[in-house]
Amino acid sequence: MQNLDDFIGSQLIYTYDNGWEYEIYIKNEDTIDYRIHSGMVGGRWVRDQKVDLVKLVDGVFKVSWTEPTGTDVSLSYMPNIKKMHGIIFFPKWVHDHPEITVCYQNDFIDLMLESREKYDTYPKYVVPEFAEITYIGHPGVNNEKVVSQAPYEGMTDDIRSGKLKFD
Ligand code: FER
Repeated sequence: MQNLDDFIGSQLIYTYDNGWEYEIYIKNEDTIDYRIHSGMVGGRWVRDQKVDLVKLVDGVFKVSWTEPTGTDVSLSYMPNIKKMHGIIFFPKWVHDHPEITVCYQNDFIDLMLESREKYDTYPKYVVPEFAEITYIGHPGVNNEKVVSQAPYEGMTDDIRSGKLKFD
């Protein structure tokens, strides 16, 4: 992978050094879908999140956005060496009440917007971590099948083994 066109349309699974397992689908040049398989907000999944996506240098891609929850995320992927680095800036309320955000967020946008006003923002809980990329697939651009069901125990093994496929 060299250029943005190689990265767009790919699906990646990775495990942060703190043990949290995440999956991202780079749906198109400014949109992602994702599932959180384990960690503080394991079980959360989101479709059609708008992001800023850039190529930093050949083979290195940065994806950044702010969530309806108020969480800010910036992720740098180095697929050729199967590594990434992510930094997540959680508002205090997500750290205090992670369960509120564990859902198919698209059906609960109003609850996220209400919660971020109702509860505390500061001090933020900042999580900077490297991760090991354990899967890279290429289901193509704007494929609605990739992230179309909730995460379940064993799902990432099913994707890695080819039992669940999307292309
Ligand atoms: C990631 C880290 C954080 C990621 C998504 C998030 C898709 C989103 C966090 C949140 O909204 O709580 O690597 O990848």
